[in-house]
Amino acid sequence: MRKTAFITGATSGIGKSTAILFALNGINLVLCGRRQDRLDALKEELGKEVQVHTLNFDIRNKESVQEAVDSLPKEFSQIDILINNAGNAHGMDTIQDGNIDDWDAMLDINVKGLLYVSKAIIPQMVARESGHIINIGSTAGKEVYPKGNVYCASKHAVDAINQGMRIDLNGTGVRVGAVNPGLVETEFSNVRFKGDDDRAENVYKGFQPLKPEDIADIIHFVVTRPYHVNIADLIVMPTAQASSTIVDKS
Ligand code: NDP
Ligand code: 8X3
Repeated sequence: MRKTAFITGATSGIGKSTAILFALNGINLVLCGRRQDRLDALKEELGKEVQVHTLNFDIRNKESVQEAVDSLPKEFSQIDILINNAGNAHGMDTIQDGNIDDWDAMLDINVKGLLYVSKAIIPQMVARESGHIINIGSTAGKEVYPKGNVYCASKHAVDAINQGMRIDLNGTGVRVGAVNPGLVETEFSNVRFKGDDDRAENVYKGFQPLKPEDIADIIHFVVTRPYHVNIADLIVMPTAQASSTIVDKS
């Protein structure tokens, strides 16, 4: 029987590439995001390969999250794989110059949103004694870089939540693991720099960044291991990157 994956942040970047690869490998999809046009386009394209259902909600709103999960038609209501991917950086400032609305956005989306979705889906996995949760963290969840303060805090929180989930779900049959990418060229920096596309492009100039497809490939590898194998925590960087601040652009 085909598995069903629930992917947050499926309208762009890592989430979208994961949706495409899962579809090619026969995994049915529940695709989430706020941009309906992109959800519709993905449903149209990937619906040729697998069954696709789309959910439009803002992950910051816990009622919307629960309503969206509750609204799933029967054929999509059993979630085998949860990819907690939706998230972004908002701004890049010193702590003394930081924008409080940016801080709220990062903590509400990257941390609380991930928790809301997990809370809505974990009980059915526990009841079935099976399921696989992949939390998309970041190298920013393993180290802190200048002007990364609150984004790094949000991803350190994801790291802690990933560990906490694995501890608490131990013995339930539900697998939990994190994939922590370094620099991946997506819309991430366009969002971080609020539409300043030149500044965003500059982040990935002078070296070969990861592509979202690279991370999708790893996520697919993680979810296709035999049941007794749980990849708990994975860091992946471009070859040119050694840490958040050391990137070979020579
Ligand atoms: P993108 O900006 O390309 O994608 C972000 C996705 O998150 C979009 O699909 C967006 O959908 C969704 N999203 C953002 N805010 C909300 C919200 N409030 N409610 C619902 N969905 C939301 O970035 P990436 O693909 O790069 O990022 C995906 C994940 O990977 C994030 O968690 C990010 O922190 C992490 N990451 C990225 C790295 C990188 O270098 N790119 C490196 C390490 C980790 P929509 O706007 O339609 O709602
Ligand atoms: C995204 C990686 O280094 O741009 O999580 O913050 S970085």
